[in-house]
Amino acid sequence: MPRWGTPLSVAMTNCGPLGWYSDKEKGYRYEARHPVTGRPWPPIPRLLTDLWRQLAADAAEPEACLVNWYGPKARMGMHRDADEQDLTAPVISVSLGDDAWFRLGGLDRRDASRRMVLRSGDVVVLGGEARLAYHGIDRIVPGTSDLLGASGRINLTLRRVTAPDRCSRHAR
Ligand code: MD6
Ligand code: FE
Repeated sequence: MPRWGTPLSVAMTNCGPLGWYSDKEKGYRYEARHPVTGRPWPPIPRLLTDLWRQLAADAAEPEACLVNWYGPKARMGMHRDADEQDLTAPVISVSLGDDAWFRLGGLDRRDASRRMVLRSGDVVVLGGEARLAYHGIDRIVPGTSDLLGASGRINLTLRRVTAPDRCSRHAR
């Protein structure tokens, strides 16, 4: 966590040209290299870039795929995905493994929120008016999937980070 350095309960890594990263000193940001190995993140698998193309046809290609791993007790507080320059592209996530209680609110932190269950294979698109909606994970429900071979959940989030190059976009 920025400022305090308290660990997040979710373990993270990335693929793609940019990876989401956070530490005490510099806070939330995107980095082109793994903070420990100094190596570039591995490429985003084709299956995921194809999914992006199907669901975000007008957006530039995704640059970041954050891989979140939740153990049985992990959760994620209400937040907005707002560290990206391109807010016209959606954020698309794929859930794998145990069910999770996903909470979706509005554009203001105080807005009412709804809870829904994300099951393995569910895809969430936060785009358009919902691009900056608050959301979080209240809890996961251990033992509801055997996909991962152990209890836990993986959520993959695909994002466009930098502003798209207008010329190449229209030329495509
Ligand atoms: C999660 N998801 O499902 C957390 N963000 O574990 C997110 O924070 C999220 O599912 C933006 C768009 C879709 C998401
Ligand atoms: Fe998010």
